[in-house]
Amino acid sequence: MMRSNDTPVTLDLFADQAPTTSGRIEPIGQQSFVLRGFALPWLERLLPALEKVLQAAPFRQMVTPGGFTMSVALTSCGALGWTTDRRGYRYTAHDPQSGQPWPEMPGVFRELAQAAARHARFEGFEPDACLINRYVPGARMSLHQDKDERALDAPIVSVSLGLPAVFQFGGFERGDKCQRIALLHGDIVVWGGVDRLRYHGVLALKEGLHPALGAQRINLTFRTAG
Ligand SMILES: O=C(O)CCC(=O)C(=O)O
Repeated sequence: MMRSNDTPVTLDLFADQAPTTSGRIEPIGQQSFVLRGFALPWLERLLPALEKVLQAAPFRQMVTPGGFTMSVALTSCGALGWTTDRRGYRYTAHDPQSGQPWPEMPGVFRELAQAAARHARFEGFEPDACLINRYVPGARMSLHQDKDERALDAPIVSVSLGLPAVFQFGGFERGDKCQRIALLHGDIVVWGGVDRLRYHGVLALKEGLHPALGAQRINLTFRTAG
């Protein structure tokens, strides 16, 4: 199993999800929801597929147009992958590191994203991009809007794996008040429609060791980009 340090990890797929919250759907906006534990029954298929994607397109730290190295390491799968460098943010069909097309989006990824979107009442979601974010303790993602996608009518489906994190969900201006939402292994956040362009981010990850994934959090974010 993937690990971010040398500590042996065991494959406890259901690690840390409280049985009382799993299965709950929590509205966090007019068209935004946290689906508690929704990914848990998929993990037996999802994690090996993720491992294969990471072998073909390993995590790397990217640089923002402003010259800052992101603390979150990234990679992608699907027809399009999100990248950033000194020239700007964009989607590309090829992994700039290998020159190869991004790895194909595994069927289980697509099925999970579509099932979660449907559960949040977004029909017909066809993701063509899966951005994979890896947080180690201390890594964070500052508040931003997802607006590099052409299809702003499609929702975002965001799957949390590994260590818990605090997700910030704000308004339409960077300075708007944010909700702080604890996300656990297997939780999924879906937002779209009138909420599609809301600012969001992740606070610095706390130290910890997740039984299934070790000292890291992995987030899969599905979008229709092209
Ligand atoms: O890691 C997360 O939960 C959110 C990721 C995110 O905001 C993004 O990839 O745009």
